[in-house]
Amino acid sequence: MKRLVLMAAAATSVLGSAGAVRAEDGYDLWLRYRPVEAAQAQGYRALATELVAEGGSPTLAVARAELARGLSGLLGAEPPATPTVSRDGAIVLGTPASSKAVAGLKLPLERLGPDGYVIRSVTLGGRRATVIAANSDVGVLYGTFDLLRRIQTRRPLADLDVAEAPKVTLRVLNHWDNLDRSVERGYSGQSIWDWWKLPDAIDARYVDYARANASLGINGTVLNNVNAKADSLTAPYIAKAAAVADVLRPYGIKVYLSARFSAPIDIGGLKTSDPLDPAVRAWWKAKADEIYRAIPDFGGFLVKANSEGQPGPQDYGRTHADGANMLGEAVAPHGGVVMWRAFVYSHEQPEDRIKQAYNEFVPLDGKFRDNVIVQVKNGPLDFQPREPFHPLFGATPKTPLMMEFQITKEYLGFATHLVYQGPLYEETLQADTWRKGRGATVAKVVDGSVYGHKLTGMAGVANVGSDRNWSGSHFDQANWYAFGRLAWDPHGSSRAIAEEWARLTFSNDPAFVRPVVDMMVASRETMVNYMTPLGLHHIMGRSHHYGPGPWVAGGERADWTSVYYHRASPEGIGFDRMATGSNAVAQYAPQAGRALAADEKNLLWFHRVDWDHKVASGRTLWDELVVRYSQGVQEVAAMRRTWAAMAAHVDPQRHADVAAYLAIQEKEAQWWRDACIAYFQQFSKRPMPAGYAPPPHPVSYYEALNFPYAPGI
Ligand code: GCW
Repeated sequence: MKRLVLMAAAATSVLGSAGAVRAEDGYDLWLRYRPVEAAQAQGYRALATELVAEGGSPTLAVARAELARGLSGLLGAEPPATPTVSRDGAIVLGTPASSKAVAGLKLPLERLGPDGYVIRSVTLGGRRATVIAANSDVGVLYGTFDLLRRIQTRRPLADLDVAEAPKVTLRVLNHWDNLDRSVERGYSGQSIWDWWKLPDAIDARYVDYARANASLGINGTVLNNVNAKADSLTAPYIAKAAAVADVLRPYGIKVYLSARFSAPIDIGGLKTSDPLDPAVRAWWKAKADEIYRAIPDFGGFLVKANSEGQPGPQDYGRTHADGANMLGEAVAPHGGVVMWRAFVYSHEQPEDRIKQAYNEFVPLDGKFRDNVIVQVKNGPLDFQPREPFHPLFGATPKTPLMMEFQITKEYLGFATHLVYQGPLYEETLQADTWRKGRGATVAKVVDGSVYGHKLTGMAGVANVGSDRNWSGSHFDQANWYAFGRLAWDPHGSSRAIAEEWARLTFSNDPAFVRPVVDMMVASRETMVNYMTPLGLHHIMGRSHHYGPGPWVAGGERADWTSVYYHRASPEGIGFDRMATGSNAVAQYAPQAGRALAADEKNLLWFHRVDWDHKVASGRTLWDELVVRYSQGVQEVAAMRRTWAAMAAHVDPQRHADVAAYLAIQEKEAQWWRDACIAYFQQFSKRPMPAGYAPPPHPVSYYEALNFPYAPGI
């Protein structure tokens, strides 16, 4: 395995010298380490004359290897490793425990916690050096990636005084990966976990996956789908998970498993999985002990219970707290945690679906063990192009909540639409909950500061698969990247993150960076325009969620249909969630509810209005819908032009890949526009506004399209 990695690195540097625009396939992600332009390389070289890394832990070895690999790629040669600083320009890395040089510097590490680091320009024995220091080895690794990122983005290395620490403790990917290697809502090939060949065969990709995550500070990964099979808790699968854990461990990444609540019945031979039954509790304790024997640093369990048909404590008349606490008790002796999902709703309830999680969990506040954290999706429905923030954020002072974002783009055009989700994440994180007064943003709930919680977390539903480019498209790598950076600092700026990513992944040339970052930042609103403008939501195709489906009605459950959400009729459109309707708005603090309901972006989420309702532009609602849908399509056309003009800055392969997907996106944006306008016009019975072309087909044409082989189901 090691040899494979080294061979790959060697191949990279040989080819790397062949020219900046050689073909790339995206495998290297943001860790490309391509040569710095000669004029600048000289200056960096003077500050990287030798590597001084004392201490022999696997994590320090990995940090040293990454630095060597990065510097040799970027600067053309690997600086020699020396035991002590012997000349100006050394890079010194370590912890006070691993390195005498670091210990001697007495750096202010106290407030940086286990994962923080400093990077400083210092003098050691009369020599100028750059030190990367932390309290723990993994902090050093994070600092190493930071230093490399500075060179990759051409920032100065002189006079550094950096102190960084993550604001969130659990920074976790959730893989919705099945044991047969299919991926629920996955658009980037098969699962990267080759369960069949584990534990004996270790794919070299696992190492690169670990490097990529560690470079962002991601420190946990849930290996299997929340729609879980109990098999993942059997001895053979524990051994497989342990083999993965062994690969990820040096990179500071813990392994977690999704636990199926009925496992005591499914694989334990018990008659019940009632969380208050002593035999069930004993089974889970023994199971946890067994897992920890194989994986001593196992992170814990993620659970989807009593949601969309999954078993759970309510099957026995118990609460979510009873269920979570039972599992919490099982992992507590080993320091594990339970991440219990709040994505629960039941179609037996007549209540507005988006209100149900709040109704379920608020009364349980204060009833969870201290190693349980409740995992809440960003919005109360389901990862839509736009949703107001979930009203649970801020509403449970005694219960820590972790954020769940979706990185994979189930509702956002799959892998073939260029949609940078940074602005979506930021919009949610920066929303003011108005709990405990103004400024209690979702980010501050998530980082624990509003209520003083120590257990904090952010989860991202992974978009990583077996595709050569990992994420299904080159630009979808940016969503993985943005998630990781925001999990580290939920107060970060999505634009700054996009710029950093674009520089790392493509080019530092401002002629590339500026237009491409603008395009990325605007892409989310563009998608909202051509899919669900003005607060529309959940109007996509049934079950696979591909393409428009505003006509979806009937079937198993009303809250899986589109008509349940848009409620279009000759009288108007939209879901009344004000006091006159479901009153979902009352689940927010009054100021927050007022702000959300007054924002035109959420118009049809909160209000039912008639077709002639005047919107801010002065147009009628109907005209505005047509304008927004059309604008979305035009904006994608503009994205294509922007990208076409970037050809000189990007290697031909990646340029062509992106261009091909943008063409798909434009076609599908047009389809969304035409289908939705044709559908809604049946109710509005209003003409197209002047200058806007009618849909080329009647609505029946769009309704008849079907896609039995859409990916991700
Ligand atoms: O978004 C919906 C998806 C389901 C998913 C569910 C969940 C894992 O359509 O595929 O199941 O949410 O988050 O549990």
